[in-house]
Parts: sequence; C-alpha cells; structure tokens
Amino acid sequence: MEQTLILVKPDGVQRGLVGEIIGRFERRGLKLAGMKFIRMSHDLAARHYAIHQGKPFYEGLISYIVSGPVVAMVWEGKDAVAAARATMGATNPVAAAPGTIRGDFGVEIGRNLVHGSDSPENAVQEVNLFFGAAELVIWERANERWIRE
Ligand code: D4T
Repeated sequence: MEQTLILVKPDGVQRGLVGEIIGRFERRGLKLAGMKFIRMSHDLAARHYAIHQGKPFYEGLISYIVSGPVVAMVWEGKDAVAAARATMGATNPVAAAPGTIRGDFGVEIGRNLVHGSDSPENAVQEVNLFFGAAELVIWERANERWIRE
C-alpha cells in the first residue's frame, strides 16, 4: 500500500488548523500509519528540502519550517501520494482550488500550510527520514471495505 509523508507546517499549527487538516485526510479515506508533533531541527529541514538548496526561496523555506512545531504524519492508501496532493491543492494557495486545504486557508506560497510528498519514490525517502519502522503502526481499519473495493 502506498504511503505519503504529510506535514502540517508551523502556520497550520499556529493557526489552530491541525484538526481541520487531519480531518480532511481522514475523510478522504486515507489511513493514518504514523503521527508525531515535533520541532524540526535545522539538520532535518536541510535534509528534507535538500532539492531546493540554492533556490531563491530556500533560506526563507528553512527558517519557516523550523520556526515552530509541525505535525508529521504518514498516510497510506491507494495512490496516497496523488490523493493527498489533490486534497492539499496547488503549491501556491492563490492558484489552489476552493475545497482544497491551501485553497480554503491560504494566500501565500511561503505560508502554504501543508507539505505532501510529490512522488511515490520521494514518499519512501521522506517517510524514512521522519519515521523509524517501529514508529509506524500496522492496524486494521474497521470500515475498510466501505472505502476500498
Ligand atoms: P511542499 O514541498 O511544501 O509540499 O510543496 P510542493 O511540493 O507543493 O512545492 P515545491 O516542492 O515546489 O516547493 C516546496 C516549498 O517551497 C515553497 N516555495 C516554493 C516558496 O516559498 N516559493 C516558491 O517560489 C516555490 C516554488 C513552498 C513549498
């Protein structure tokens, strides 16, 4: 089953949107496999955003992500990466469709509330960066057959 790493970024936490954001992934039918509330270290932030090093927004991105606590989660399901990104909306909230997390709560690309892995390959890397195997929970969801054919 595909997994994806989702972060509620510091603005989502500070604005009291943690429950709202988690609820959207729950209602979508994705299944929670791991969750923790952390303050990201500079080292973890640099590893997570290594692909953006050297870009003009990199320094701001790092200082933003370490500026307060984040909720790190692993959600799983069929096509979990694509489903989660559709639930999040476009990277720039101004372009994000109403009904998506960013489209409903954001206006600024540098305050876009959530992170989600952008490919199944990157999702594996990101899940392993944030979670040890023992932190992921294998469990049976009672209503599984009403969500998946
Ligand atoms: P994340 O990684 O946060 O889920 O965002 P996306 O996958 O949707 O978008 P991304 O990797 O292209 O960008 C990562 C992160 O950088 C911020 N950003 C991006 C920014 O502040 N200014 C910019 O011009 C861009 C392109 C927003 C998300």
